[in-house]
Amino acid sequence: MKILITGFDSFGGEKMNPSYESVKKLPDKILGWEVVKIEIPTVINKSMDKIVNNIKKIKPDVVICVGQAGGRSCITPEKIAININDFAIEDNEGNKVVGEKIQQEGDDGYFSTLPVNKIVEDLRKKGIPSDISYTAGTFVCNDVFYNLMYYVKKNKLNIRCGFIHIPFVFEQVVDKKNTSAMTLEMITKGLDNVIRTVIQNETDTKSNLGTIC
Ligand code: PCA
Repeated sequence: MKILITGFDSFGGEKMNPSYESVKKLPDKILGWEVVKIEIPTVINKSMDKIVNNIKKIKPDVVICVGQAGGRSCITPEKIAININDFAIEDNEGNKVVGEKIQQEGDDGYFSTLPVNKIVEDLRKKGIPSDISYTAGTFVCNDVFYNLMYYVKKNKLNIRCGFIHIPFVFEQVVDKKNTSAMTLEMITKGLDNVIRTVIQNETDTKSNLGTIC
């Protein structure tokens, strides 16, 4: 069995992106599964093209995309991808898509097919802060997450997939006031744990991790 896990290159003026930095530190095998790690560009379309090429080549059973959510305090599996691009900044090739549907004939949203509740519970048990997120934003991460779910559904592929956002690492917040961060070691340990949970749980638990606004 195989898992494809992706991380992004740096964007928005940052010197690094802890998503790929942590992904590339993961072992090549977890619980007997092959772990294939790739870096994708923070660029609309090119990011998804690279994922599709790798899905065709590797034929994974699971795809997990990881991105940086600067300012978040914990590891957040995303529950839902939404059908809108509304970039607050330019991507790494100067594209700024404002207020447009990602896929004209796509659904408004797609739920992750990863066991997001169980991921959060298992991370907390290991002493790693985690919570469910109900928005992956409206930039390249949500675009990749949405297009991944859309592609798998449209092509009727038997692949479980979803998106995990991770915080800044401490080196990135040295000159940012009151901004949360984690160590790269904890993020990597967290992702290793996420993969274990996904391998061992084809369906999610029905625990109550919802929020009140
Ligand atoms: N985070 C951005 C895109 C690349 C990344 O790591 C986002 O949340 O959209």
